[in-house]
Amino acid sequence: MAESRAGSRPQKHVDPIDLFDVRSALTEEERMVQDSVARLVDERILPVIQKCFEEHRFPRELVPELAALGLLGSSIEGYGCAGLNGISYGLICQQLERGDSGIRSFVSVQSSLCMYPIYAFGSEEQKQKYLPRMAQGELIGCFGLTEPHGGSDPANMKTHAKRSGTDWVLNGAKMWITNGAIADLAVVWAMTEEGIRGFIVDKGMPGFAATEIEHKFSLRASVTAGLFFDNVRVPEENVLPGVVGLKGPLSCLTQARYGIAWGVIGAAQACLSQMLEYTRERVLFGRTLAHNQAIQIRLAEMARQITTAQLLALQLGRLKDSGQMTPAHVSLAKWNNCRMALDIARDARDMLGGAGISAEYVPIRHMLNLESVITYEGTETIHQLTIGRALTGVNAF
Ligand code: TGC
Ligand code: FAD
Repeated sequence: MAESRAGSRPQKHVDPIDLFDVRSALTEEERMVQDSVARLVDERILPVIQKCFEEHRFPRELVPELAALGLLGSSIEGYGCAGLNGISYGLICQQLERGDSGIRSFVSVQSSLCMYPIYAFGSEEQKQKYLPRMAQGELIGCFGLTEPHGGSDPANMKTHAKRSGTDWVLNGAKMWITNGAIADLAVVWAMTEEGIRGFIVDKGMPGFAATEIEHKFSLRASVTAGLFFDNVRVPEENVLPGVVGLKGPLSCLTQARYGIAWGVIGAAQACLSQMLEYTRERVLFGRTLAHNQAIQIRLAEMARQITTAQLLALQLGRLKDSGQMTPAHVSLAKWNNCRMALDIARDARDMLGGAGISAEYVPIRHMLNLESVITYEGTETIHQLTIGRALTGVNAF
């Protein structure tokens, strides 16, 4: 009797990383997006990503494939972009981050932080000049908001631009900029006499330099850089005409944070998948790890957290697609889902024992990446205080 109680029981087939069948709530087009990106991740990203991470190298050779699938600027209508809805963008981020947060970062920055501001705030000439080539992956973009003295409070930026004839003269520095050292253009936010403005700084403009940040233990398959502006002359035609003030960059962050709220679920799913496999095979004390109640509870906890994050992301996507999403919705989802993914990656790392520190298993790579993801696009504290402000009406920043 005891044997059969402890033995495996046949179960109705469920997808362990989609217990509430969120896939069934997707449209056919959304499922096609999910499947095509999943294939790219399985066939092209997973085979190379561990080595890239170890070598501290962004797999730039994959950019044309990301572009060919329409993943760059996927939410933009026209200009050679796919014009997909918000849920599809979320699914793209989720599948890419199942591969690696660094690849999702590349797409987030290109799409939400560089193409989006040009699309939302740019002139028609700027859109025509940059968006089609960015969608093709021919031009790579980056987004410069954070400065060395403190990223959480961008209103206090020191980078500034002054009018000089028909040009602007830009001075200052930006720090921790994804794609910075490989970018062909940077959307840079700078203080002016009129308030914060967005400048498109092209690679090669005299006085503009980008230096890669080395020795990172996180997002090693992504390029991160410092940007430096020493009397860079930026012509008026490179200034984004459609926005003045902090709401310009913060609107871009809303788009990118939305993608992260979906993306990190993929990292957590990758960890759970590997733990299900590992605990079925690892034998300790005469039985597989999966036979221990303590292990099952930890796996169940992972599934519970992933499921709630998936449902939160799905509803967030519906709010976005119906035009009802607010920054507070995005803050709550970014906070919840990053915390969920980081906790799962750390717990999976522990369940692997010593093997958990090896790059041959995915949790430690995801765990290290997620330390960045929970920090960038607003730290956990910033999102908590944003929710606190929405609840109380009191600004605690
Ligand atoms: P606050 O007074 O709240 O707002 C100023 C103006 O902006 C509007 N606004 C927003 N608009 C759109 N989306 C949002 N999320 C918005 N939040 C605020 C607001 O309505 C207001 O507009 P107006 O017209 O009244 O002027 O500004 P604050 O100075 O109190 O700051 C608030 C705070 C702390 C939440 C904000 O500064 C913040 O979010 N700080 C965190 C900074 C951050 O997240 N940086 C990320 C840099 S980029 C990055 O990390 C990329 S990583 C990419 C990757 O690799 O994937
Ligand atoms: P700080 O703002 O100095 O914060 C330090 C600590 O203080 C944090 O724990 C924070 O939560 C806490 N804190 C801040 N304010 C308060 C408060 N009021 N109350 C309590 N605690 C508080 N930026 C870009 O512009 N573009 C990019 O492409 C980009 N890519 C990035 C890629 C990577 C790998 C990383 C690590 C960062 C990237 N960033 C980018 C920067 C990122 O957005 C910032 O690191 C982040 O916003 C935090 O800023 P900071 O590092 O200056 O920390």
